[in-house]
Amino acid sequence: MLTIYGSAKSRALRTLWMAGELGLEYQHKDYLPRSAETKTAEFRNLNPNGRVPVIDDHGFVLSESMAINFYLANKHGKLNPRDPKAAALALQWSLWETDRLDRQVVNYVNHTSALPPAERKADVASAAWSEIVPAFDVLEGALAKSQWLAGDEFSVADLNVASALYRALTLDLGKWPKLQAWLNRCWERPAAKRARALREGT
Ligand SMILES: N[C@@H](CCC(=O)N[C@@H](CS)C(=O)NCC(=O)O)C(=O)O
Repeated sequence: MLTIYGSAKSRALRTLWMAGELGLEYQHKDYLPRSAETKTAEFRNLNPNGRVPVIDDHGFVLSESMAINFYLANKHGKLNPRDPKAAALALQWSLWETDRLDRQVVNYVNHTSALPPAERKADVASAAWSEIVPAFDVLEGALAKSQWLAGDEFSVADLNVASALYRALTLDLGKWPKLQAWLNRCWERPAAKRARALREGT
């Protein structure tokens, strides 16, 4: 049995989306980040970092959301392109997102709207935005050349980057029309909608 640890209100959102794309059956341990469940010896044994998501696939334990999605895609023979160049591009975009956008988008949205006003820090938001703008420009340029990030169809690259941009769904992306259209294309997929409903409780 595959077990997915991590609430949809965390980066486990991307794991749940991938599991939905692949039509996998799984047990869901809906642990919130920093919750008591993630502080137990049992959980720390699975992930000494104490973070979600983590999966346990018939005894094979793996953390890091991007790695998990590559593993699941490869294991089930879907969504990671067969062509080595397209597969390398999928990895490139996933690593790029982790470096250029993952924390930046969370910081920006937290410190402009998600946190209670008293906890928002304008300098954190502005530092994040100054990194987000050039990264969005890069995505816009790539999506002007191709509908999808790696190869000619939706892949783990699109899933990993678009899922990490969940919070960007609330941003005004008018300056980046290709990015906006691609983000919508990704999030309109049935598996994406189901993952989103899990997160938003709808
Ligand atoms: N690079 C990791 C990041 C995992 C991560 O930071 N998860 C957050 C929730 S979205 C967490 O569990 N945080 C707990 C903490 O900061 O102690 C991944 O992509 O899986």
